[in-house]
Parts: sequence; C-alpha cells; structure tokens
Amino acid sequence: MIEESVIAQANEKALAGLRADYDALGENLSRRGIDIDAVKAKVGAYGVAIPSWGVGTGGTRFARFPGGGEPRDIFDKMDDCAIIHQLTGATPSVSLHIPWDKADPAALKAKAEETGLSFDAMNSNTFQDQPGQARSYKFGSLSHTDAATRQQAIDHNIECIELGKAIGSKALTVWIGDGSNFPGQANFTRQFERYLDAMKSVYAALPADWRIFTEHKMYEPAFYSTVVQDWGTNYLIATELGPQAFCLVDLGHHAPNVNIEMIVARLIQFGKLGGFHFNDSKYGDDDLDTGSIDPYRLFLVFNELVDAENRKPAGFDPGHMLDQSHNVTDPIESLMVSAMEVQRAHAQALLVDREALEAHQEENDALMATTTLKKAFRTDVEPILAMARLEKGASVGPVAAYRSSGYRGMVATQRPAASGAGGGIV
Ligand SMILES: [Mn+2]
Repeated sequence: MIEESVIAQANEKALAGLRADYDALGENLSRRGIDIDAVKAKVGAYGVAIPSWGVGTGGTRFARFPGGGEPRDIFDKMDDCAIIHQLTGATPSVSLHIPWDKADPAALKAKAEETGLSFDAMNSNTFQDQPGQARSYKFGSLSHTDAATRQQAIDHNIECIELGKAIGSKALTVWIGDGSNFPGQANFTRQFERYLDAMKSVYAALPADWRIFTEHKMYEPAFYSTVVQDWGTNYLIATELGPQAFCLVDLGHHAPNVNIEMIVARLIQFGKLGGFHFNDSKYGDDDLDTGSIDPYRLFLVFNELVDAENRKPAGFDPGHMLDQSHNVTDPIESLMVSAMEVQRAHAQALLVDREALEAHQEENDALMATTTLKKAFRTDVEPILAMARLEKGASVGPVAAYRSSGYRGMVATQRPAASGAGGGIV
C-alpha cells in the first residue's frame, strides 16, 4: 500500500482550494434546491468493481506492449486493485476471471482480508482453450454441437460457482464467444436451443442467494452470427432461465449509435437488469476507458438508474463493474480515472431536477426537458467527488498521488517483465 502520510500531505495542500470550491458549488446547488452533502453521501457510498484482468496491460489482435511491473498472478492483481481503492475510495471489490485467477480459496480470502477488498461476480471462460483441456471450444462451448463439449463448459461454469461460494461471491457472469463465421455454418435455432439447455444446467447449480448474469455482444470473435448477440436475446435467456437470471449490459457490446440508455430502461422496467460492464467505444468493442469518448451517454445511462432508484422497483440492484483494456496507459491510472468517471456520471444524474423534467415531459416541452438534463450534466461535480474521497481517507488527486508514490517503479523491481501473451478482453 502507499504510505498514508504521502496521501495526507497532498490532501493537506489541496484542502483550502477544495473547501472553497465545495462551498461555492454547495451555494450554487442550494439555489437549485439541492443539498450538496446529500449528494456527496451518495457518491461516497457508491462503489464500482475492478475486473482482475484490467490491471494487466491489454492488447489488440495485432500486438501487446507490456508495461513494467505487471501483475504476475491474482495476488499481484489484488495488490494493484487495493492501490486503486486506497486512492479513490470507489472500488471496494474485484471480479475474478476463471481459470486466469484460479487459486486456493483460503489464500484468496486471506488476500482479500489483507487488502480490504471483497469479491464481486465470478466470470467463466469458455472462449479459449486451456492447456490440457479435453475438448476444444473452437466451434463453440455451451452451444457446441457435441454434447461432451457442452458438458465440459457446464462443468467449468459450475466450478466457477463453487470457487465463488468459497470466497463470498454472489454472482456468475457468463459471456460466450459462440456463433458462426459463415451463413449456413450453424442452425440458429438448434444452436440457441443447445445454449439454453446448457445454461439451465448451470442455473440449477446456483445457490439460492446467487444471481447469474448473461452478457450479450453483437459480434466478435464470431463475425457472421453470435448466439447471445443483443439485449433481446439476452432478455429471452433471463426469462427462460428464471428469477435468478439477469441481463448484463457491457456498454461496448452494441452497434455504434445504439440507444443504450433506452435498453437499460427497458430491462429495468421488466426486472431483468443485472448489471454493467462500463467502458467506452468509438467504433466497436474498443474497451476504451469509461467516459473517455462519450461522457454524455454514460450520464444518460445513470439518469435512468437514478430515475429507477427513486421509484425503487422490486429487486432493482444492478451490479457495477468496469471492463476495459488498457493498451497505452498505466492500467492503475486508467482504472482510477474510470472509476471516478462513473462516480461523476452518477453525481451528475443525482442533480437532475426530476420534478421539472417530468412536468416538461407532460407538457411535451422537448427543449426544456432536454435542457433540464443538460443543466445537470454541465455541472462540474469534481468538488463533490474530491470531498467524498477526502472524507474517506482517500486521495483528493489520485493520479498525482499515485505518480508521486513511485508504486509502479517499486513493483517493477519485484515483478519480472511479462511475456507478450495476449491480454484478456471480454
Ligand atoms: Mn464485458
């Protein structure tokens, strides 16, 4: 961990300016009928999970350029995740990917205790073959034409649940690469029937207090058809499986310009929104840092979530996780900035004057309705985020504190340079 005194000294230097900015914003919000401390309390209570695979340097299908001091295993990854949470106060949990993060459950629990982190959703992996694996996933996993291959994929998912049970996780996220590359290669209906049958076996192994999240993705690695390609198919799956099954929305898994916030609203309305993989994209599943391309879209997603929180629909409890690939930045810095971008969108959405918005909607005043959203989005909520961090003992300026701590240079001396193997991007 980073020396507390390093963080405290930097915070001390920033305090007077932050206090002035916070008070000025508080006065502005007060005129708008908003209590800044109430917003800060909600921001402070918010957490987004870190994907274990996000702390390593990612890559593209062309190349990967490893950075220094990359984590060698899940224990190094959890050390990096602990730094992210120490500095931002916004990332209390880590999501494991199996078999990449497979380890002795007692050792994982001990590491969680040591780092103060908990375990978010488990993630299964049937989109690549592991050394010594009996049957290949080249032509699919849970929807494979061969029953024994499907069973192998089912067994792997159940193994993920078992490990998750031992370390206190409460959810399994399933994303498969199954699909086809040529028209005629697969029978859409038979393939989806096989998938549903296999998923019913996985669902049957869920503990009563667990949820299963299925993640849709339009294309890649299959480039002609994908078995779980969009939110409609995802909704069918969650409905077919039962009340513990929900849809996971990865922001990058849609066609460009798709109205993701509306998909979110639909899934909330019908009680099937399971959670998010936050990231950003320009062209496809780019896995760019959250909020780096289209922060307004992120705000609009949170606008739907805050709207739902206010209405409190039964069972509404979506999981929040980052899922991105850091190819040209230090992953710890990208994950800190991304976690704060998610918090920012949440805070901005909390500022929306919902009473006014509803009135404008009722009166069909399109201009004033959209201006109401823009007014919240345009508000610089940084003083709220920074004050929430300060009060939690985290850092007012996480990236600057991280850089001055020398953490990356320190772990680079302890962790040998990794090979050029591809990063996991899901
Ligand atoms: Mn994802």
